[in-house]
Amino acid sequence: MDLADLTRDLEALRTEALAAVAAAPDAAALDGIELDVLGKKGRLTSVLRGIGALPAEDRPRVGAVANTVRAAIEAALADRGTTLRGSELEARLAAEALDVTTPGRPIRLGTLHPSIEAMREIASIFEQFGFVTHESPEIEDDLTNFQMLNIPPDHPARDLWDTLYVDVEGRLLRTHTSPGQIRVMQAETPPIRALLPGRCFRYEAIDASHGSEFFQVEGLMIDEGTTMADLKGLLEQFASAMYGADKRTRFRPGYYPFTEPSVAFDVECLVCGGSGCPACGRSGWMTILGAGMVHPVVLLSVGLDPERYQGFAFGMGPERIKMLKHGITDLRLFLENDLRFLEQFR
Ligand code: 2NL
Repeated sequence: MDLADLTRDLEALRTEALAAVAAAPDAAALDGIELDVLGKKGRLTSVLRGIGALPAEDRPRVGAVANTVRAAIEAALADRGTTLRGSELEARLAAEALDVTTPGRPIRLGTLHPSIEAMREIASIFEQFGFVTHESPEIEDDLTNFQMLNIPPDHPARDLWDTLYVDVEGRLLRTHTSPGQIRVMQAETPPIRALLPGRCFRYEAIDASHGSEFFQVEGLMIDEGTTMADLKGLLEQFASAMYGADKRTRFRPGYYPFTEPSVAFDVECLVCGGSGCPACGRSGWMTILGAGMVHPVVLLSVGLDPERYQGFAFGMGPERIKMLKHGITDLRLFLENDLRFLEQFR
């Protein structure tokens, strides 16, 4: 082993290593070459082991050649490393790319239940006339649900077969939203224009037009000099907003214990226009709500002087309002949550 042999071996190692670096497919292969050629137990070290056999003056020359070979291989490794890491990143970016222009999956939006929607439609009409919507408890006491509304203890509505009583003495599920109106009159001073939508409960045989749970929307207006003409004008505005300005309406006598006089408010049949058909029982009219002038006894029960204050009240079933509008004939559809029905209101 002389200087020429060692120099040739080093040049051969350089050539071989540079070829391997150029052919390396990825960064891991480069790491392998680095370990194999430049590592502590690598091939460069083992070539240099022959240096001990050389004369002292030749050793620095071999050292200089070895340094240029090492530098050349290191530079090649670094250079190829940059290239490979760059293309590996590009490959990953291409493989993991998100197409932000792909249309999203549509989110299925729910809608309001038709009963709730009907209550909101009714409320938005009366709100235009200054009525303020209130909420009131579903569990009531006998006094507020019945007695203050001029429904005495022997009244048939208080029968066990009509009212759902709660397991607490004197408590029941409200049978109408009227006790909410009592609470409004107790809390405020006239002028009052209140709207009370809400869930009500009655113990009844369930059929096409009756359920044990139902919604009601009630309105109440109390002021000095309020008359039945105010009630009639307001309800006519309501009917024309809900069913169309061309629809004829009528008042006819009715009965409620908490109003006097009491009326039923009818709109011309929305199916036949008034000529008479099965939908309106051949009368040409459809009853949409009940109303009347607040009974003086009711005013007195909340401490209002009937000589000074008068008022009217009305109550309607939101489902009935919607049934008439859409020609629906079975009230149970509003309670069954059958999507085939509900989706028609989307
Ligand atoms: C109907 C009829 C009605 C009332 C509700 C009422 C409330 C108070 C005083 C007087 Cl605090 N009246 N409410 C009056 C007349 C009729 O409802 O058929 N509802 C579904």
